[in-house]
Amino acid sequence: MKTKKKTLTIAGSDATGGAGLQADLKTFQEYGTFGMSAITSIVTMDINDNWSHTIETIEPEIVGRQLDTIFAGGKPDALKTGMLGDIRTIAVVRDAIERYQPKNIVIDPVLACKGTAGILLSENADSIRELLFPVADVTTPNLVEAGILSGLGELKTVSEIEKAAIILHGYGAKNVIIKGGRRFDNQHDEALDVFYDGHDFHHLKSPLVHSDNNHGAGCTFAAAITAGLANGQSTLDAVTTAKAFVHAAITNAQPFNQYLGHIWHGAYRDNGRFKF
Ligand code: PXL
Repeated sequence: MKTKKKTLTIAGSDATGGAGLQADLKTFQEYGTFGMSAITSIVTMDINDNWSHTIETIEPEIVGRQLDTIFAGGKPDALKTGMLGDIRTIAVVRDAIERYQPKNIVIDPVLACKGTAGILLSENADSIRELLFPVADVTTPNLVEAGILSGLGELKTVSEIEKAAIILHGYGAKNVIIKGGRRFDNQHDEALDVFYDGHDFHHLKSPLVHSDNNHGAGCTFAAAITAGLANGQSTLDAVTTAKAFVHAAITNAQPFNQYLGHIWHGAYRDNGRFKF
């Protein structure tokens, strides 16, 4: 059997299994890579309080030990970060990246969860910008995160999104993909993502899926890019495949409760789109 490429997620646990490190590991497996995880936080949701989220952070020192344990087996072929939760954890992650020098680093700058109205982790924004963007090969903010991280606030037009991408690239992220999706005002029948590699913009479109069952889409998108890079795809190819992977997953989503529904991480494979 061919040696599997190794992928790593440094992320929070979503107890429901749709987002967070669970989504990442499922996606890594779908891509035929060997997934590993360092857990940074545990997210729970309260059915009796409008599905409000609580984040329990893991001690940063324990995150560091998990990373040392993982890197003791060699460098993963690609890694991603998700919800980090504590600014001390962001520093621990940067330190590990400096010591181990892994390649193919995808920073998903999680500041909010779908299913929550507000921003959960705004205090993380400065640290992500200062410590993680300079080592990022790819960053994958959604519209809200891109607005906060760029300092531009609410992004309403394609040109504002492109401006935000240029600013985030200026902070050191080599490639920026801003997930506009359907939250984007004048997009009625397409999900639009804007990709910027420091030279060119690419507008990536997929047909809009009219479904509220999209929990886990953001994490899964970043995980799919990570696994694609591990497998040797170019950045643009990895992003394009990841978009198709997530589109299939949303199309085959299933309700979880009255608040959310989970995307199905196995849909792309079900559709026969992976050939290993
Ligand atoms: O979708 C953002 C997200 C990231 N990470 C974890 C989460 C969520 C949203 O619920 O639970 C662990």
